Amino acid sequence: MLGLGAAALHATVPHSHGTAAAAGTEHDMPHATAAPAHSAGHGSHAGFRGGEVDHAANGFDPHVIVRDFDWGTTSKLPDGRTLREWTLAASEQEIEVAPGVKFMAWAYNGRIPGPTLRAKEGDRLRIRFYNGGDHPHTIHFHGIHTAPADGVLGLGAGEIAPGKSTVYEFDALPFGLHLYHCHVRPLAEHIAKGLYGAFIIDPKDARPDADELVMVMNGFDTNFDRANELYAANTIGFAYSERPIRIKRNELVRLYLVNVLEYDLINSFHLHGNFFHYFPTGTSKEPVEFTDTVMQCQGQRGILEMRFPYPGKYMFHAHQSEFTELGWMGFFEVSA
Ligand SMILES: [Cu+2]
Repeated sequence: MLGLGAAALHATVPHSHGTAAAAGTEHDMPHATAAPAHSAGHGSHAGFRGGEVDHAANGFDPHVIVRDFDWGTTSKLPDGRTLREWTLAASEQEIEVAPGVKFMAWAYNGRIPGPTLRAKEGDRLRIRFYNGGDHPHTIHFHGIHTAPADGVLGLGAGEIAPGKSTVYEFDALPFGLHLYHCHVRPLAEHIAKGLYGAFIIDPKDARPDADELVMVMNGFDTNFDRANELYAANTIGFAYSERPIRIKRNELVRLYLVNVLEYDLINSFHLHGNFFHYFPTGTSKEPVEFTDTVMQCQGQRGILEMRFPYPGKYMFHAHQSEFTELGWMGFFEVSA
């Protein structure tokens, strides 16, 4: 299985041996079975060789995820506040992370990343969690909440055994861009298998209308060597290269960018042909930077706002070239 995966990966992933060699021990690329070095120049790296991922079989599509925000089911509490409720279930399922490359993933609600949960500052949030997997899991939310709602071992319901469930309940604070993920040890494995998602709390005084996008930067360790063989935003490498994200010229675009990547210390987002305002963690409505590249360590996140003055195709990608070549790149296609 492991050998087959490595061989398949080698056949389908465009890469240069120079890059892999330079990465050395940090990225133990599966080159033990490597064929002689490919000639230089793999074209535009527009996609993996050997076809497309079957999004329908996976049960989710990065082109849907990028604009999919889950506001939950709402009702009014006696004090007049809004109660938002969701049900999240963990499951184990095989997904195709690159054409022909299957990965035994763990997912919340059958998708990676899990649903982008969205609330307004001060709402009451109630998340029912059911563990449909074969290992203990939790949901640990970033935000301000009581200890029992933290989703870690020894607090509240602690780790949730297979077949069991619990409820996490807390207030939506502070406004900003957060995340949630499983917090069961070995933590890196529980996260890298796919148990994470974005969590947005809108300020009471809402941000201006915009075309809103969410990208969760992630990767996959397909040969279990605690290094990633594939990189992406929203799981499927090159998905936004094969089909660019359509944007209207001059319209305000707001991108919620989260980094959950395991096994690599830093991830980044670089935009071609344009600059953006950056709001780290989204906890202020004043940007701190006007730039075209931002770095995020694991767990870091931030909001990017931009407008495209010119029509055409504009690339975005990790500025770590290796990540780009292994899937983490795409295009915005700006209408005339
Ligand atoms: Cu877990």
